[in-house]
Amino acid sequence: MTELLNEKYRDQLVTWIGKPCHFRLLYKISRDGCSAPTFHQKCDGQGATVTVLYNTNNTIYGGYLSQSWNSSGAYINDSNAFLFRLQYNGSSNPLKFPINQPTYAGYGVGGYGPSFGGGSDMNTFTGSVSSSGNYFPLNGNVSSIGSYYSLNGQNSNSITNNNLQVTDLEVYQVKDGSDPNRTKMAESSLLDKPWRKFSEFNAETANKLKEELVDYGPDSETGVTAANVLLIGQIGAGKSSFFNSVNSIFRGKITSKARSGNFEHSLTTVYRKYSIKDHNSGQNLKIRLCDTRGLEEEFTIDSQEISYILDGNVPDRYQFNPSSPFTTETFGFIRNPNLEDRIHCVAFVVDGSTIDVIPEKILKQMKAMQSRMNQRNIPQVVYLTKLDKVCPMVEEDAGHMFHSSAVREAVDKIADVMGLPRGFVLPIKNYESETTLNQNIDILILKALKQTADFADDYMEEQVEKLAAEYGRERKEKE
Ligand SMILES: Nc1nc2c(ncn2[C@@H]2O[C@H](COP(=O)(O)OP(=O)(O)OP(=O)(O)O)[C@@H](O)[C@H]2O)c(=O)[nH]1
Ligand SMILES: [Mg+2]
Repeated sequence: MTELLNEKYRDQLVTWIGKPCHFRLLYKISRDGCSAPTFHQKCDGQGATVTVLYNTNNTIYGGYLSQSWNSSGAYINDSNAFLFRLQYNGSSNPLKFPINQPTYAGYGVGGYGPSFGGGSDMNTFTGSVSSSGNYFPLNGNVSSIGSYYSLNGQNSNSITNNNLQVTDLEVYQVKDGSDPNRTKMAESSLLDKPWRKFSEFNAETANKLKEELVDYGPDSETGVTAANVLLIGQIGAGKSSFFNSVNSIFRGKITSKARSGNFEHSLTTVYRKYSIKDHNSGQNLKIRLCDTRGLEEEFTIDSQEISYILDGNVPDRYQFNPSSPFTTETFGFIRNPNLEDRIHCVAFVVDGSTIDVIPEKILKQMKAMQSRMNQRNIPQVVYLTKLDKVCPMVEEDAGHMFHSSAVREAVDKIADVMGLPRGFVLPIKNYESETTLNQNIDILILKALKQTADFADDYMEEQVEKLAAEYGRERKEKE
């Protein structure tokens, strides 16, 4: 389960707390359920914590206590406590609001979720709250914010939008000392020589790749109008974000047509065959990206189901249903798919920052799928995402990708695990929080897509040859 608090905001909180420290996730409503008893069970007695709320305005706010939460029914006295805002309406905008009456820093009552200022400044919820689809409509109150904390000219609207509909609420334990993982990251070095030969990161490369993709089309001999690329991988790996990133590049601005984000279960539940429109020429690319439901330990894409997807039996907008997999009887089953309908290349989308902890069950699923693909000779690549989280230098500039030793390590590891040649692992960074396009991010994504299209071509060509050979054989047999 991914933690939503990004490195930048963690660093900001560390600065405010004022001593080396790092964060460990204790409680998360989208994972653990939104319930006061669960919150207390997980967070009481754990020392200092930060509580972070993510509301549907894309505003991030919360509070810090240096004292433990408890369920004693009394106020928590804490002169170090503060409330904060990290982001407002999608833009980074950090502000700290210090406590002014330490005796009322927090409210330690079993029936209350995290609650600051004696319950009146920021009372997040009481009892339990059910999710309403995409968000939790918290039943607390933030309208009296500023009672025991100093707002320095801000008000409840400018801190929280007065909005307690949150996509998530997380409580992190604040541990002393710097994060051992971060220290490892800071040590990851930039190599003098790139570890893979790659095009120059400049405008010329970006334009050339774009042109090549706009001009791309399967060989007319194949009779196929567009290459079908299947995106498959663990929940939250960045499948939908990849489509959104490609779409943004050809749109000329950031868009998010496919829903992406972090949820307990896969956000994508419908099979979608997306076309990409190049807004310069007004034409669609001759590549379709087929987005699938994310793999989870308890939810698998049934291996017969994957065969149906590969063979082109599954229609666009099919709703994945874990309790009843796709069969020949499912509505919309495409009976006689031809080469046009089939998958021509598979891209496994893998989160590069969590390779070491891919659950065994997920790996097994991916292996089983690979064997179905191998039976059909369908080429496979890996889109290795989130490498900005693996290497701070890549976060700063995606053009550092092939100089980063940490990225090289991740690429080697996943190539090994998947049994694919290293060159088939394509390191990228998706657009996630950016608001404008970036040339070097574009180049990595375009290059990955181009390489995929080339593989798809190889597959189609081979299929045409195979059909021709079969046809020739049939004719001979008839003579
Ligand atoms: N830092 C970073 N975050 C990313 C990257 N790619 C995706 N994300 C984030 O990861 C989260 C999950 O991304 P999605 O694109 O929804 O993942 P998905 O594979 O479609 O997930 P499901 O549809 O739920 O299976 C989102 O919050 C994205 O913003 C990346 O390259 N770097
Ligand atoms: Mg998705």
